[in-house]
Amino acid sequence: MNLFTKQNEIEKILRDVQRVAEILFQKGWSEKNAGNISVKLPDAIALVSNPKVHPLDKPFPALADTCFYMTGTGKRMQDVAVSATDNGLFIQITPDGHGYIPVKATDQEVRPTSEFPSHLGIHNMIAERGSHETIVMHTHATEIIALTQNPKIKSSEALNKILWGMHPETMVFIPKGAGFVPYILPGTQTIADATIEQFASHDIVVWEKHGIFAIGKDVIDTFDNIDIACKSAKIWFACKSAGFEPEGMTDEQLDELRDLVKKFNS
Ligand code: 2HA
Ligand code: ZN
Repeated sequence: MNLFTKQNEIEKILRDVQRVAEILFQKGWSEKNAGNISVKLPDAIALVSNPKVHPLDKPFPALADTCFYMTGTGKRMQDVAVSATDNGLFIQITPDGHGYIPVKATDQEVRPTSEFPSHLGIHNMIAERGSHETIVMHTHATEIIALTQNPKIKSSEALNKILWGMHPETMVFIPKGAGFVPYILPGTQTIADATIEQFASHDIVVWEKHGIFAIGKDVIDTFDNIDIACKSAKIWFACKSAGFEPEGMTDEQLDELRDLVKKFNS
């Protein structure tokens, strides 16, 4: 039985989730159950009467009636790559935004990702500001995490100097740069709130000693932003490993790139 009227569109999204889950695993960024993906779906599910409503710790009226796919807690990306539906679930937010209804695609019991507060909170921020991103993705991108182990790289400014300075395309595709969230216990509302605050003015958000969050309009594009940031980090480490300090880009070169991005987007 089809859950959605836009079933073909949803199936394409789930195929993209599977494709990216495989890449995240092959990159070595999703050991065991690491990482999670959620997608705001372009359709709602016709709910049965008396559905089981789970209360939300924080209400999200801007997400009322919205339906999401998300990977399940404890699920492996390498298994999501094989079946997004067996290793994830659909949820629908209630009309008042105070709860959610899990909708089973299979017989298995799957609970939402352990980073549920961050995922829903970010989707809520996107809905409130009226932008069009539908994907939230979190992964343990090795070189990005390694950067945050450096006592000198503990701010958005320090992080972006490296990310933008290693390759011109990083400024082109991540012009608002990375927001930095100092270490906070994962899975909490506190880390969710800090992440949402950073997304207000940045394209991606880095969690100290943990990983990265990206948002985007499709699954592949969202992965690309993480990949681009990680490429810069890799170049930085390659220079350091070769025994020299990377030069980075001058302020003039970065300004020139910023102007190019503005022209591109106008
Ligand atoms: O899903 O990555 O941050 C496991 C995690 C928690
Ligand atoms: Zn994580």
